[in-house]
Amino acid sequence: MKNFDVRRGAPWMAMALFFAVAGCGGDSGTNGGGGNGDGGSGGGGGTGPTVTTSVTVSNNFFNPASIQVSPGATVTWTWAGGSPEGHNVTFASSEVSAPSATQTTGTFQVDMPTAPGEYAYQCTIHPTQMNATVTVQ
Ligand SMILES: [Cu+2]
Repeated sequence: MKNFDVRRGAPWMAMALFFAVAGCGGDSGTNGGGGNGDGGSGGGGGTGPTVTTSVTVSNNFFNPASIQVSPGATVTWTWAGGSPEGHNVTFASSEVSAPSATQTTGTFQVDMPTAPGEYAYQCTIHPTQMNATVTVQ
């Protein structure tokens, strides 16, 4: 009697597991769709430069890449480190500032012009990835 019961039970266990896994998959798919919708709404409000005078020089990107400051404000870049080749801050117009050194740590400060406008800068080591702007307004 005992052996017979065990053999009957095994296929039922396998079927139950199969349906449990399939059910979980369907649930997580539905939840994922809802999450994506919320993310889209949040991203829509995030356009335009960030009002700040602090920029982090990260591994191959400036964060935030676009900032907005008052006329004549002092902007501070802080190197987050991590890349041994280093990064620099080089404005397109040498009238804004002389370039920073190529460095891996530390900070760099620039007194922005008082004339409103969008001042572009980059890291000349990674010019295609590290492009950013300071908007004076
Ligand atoms: Cu760089």
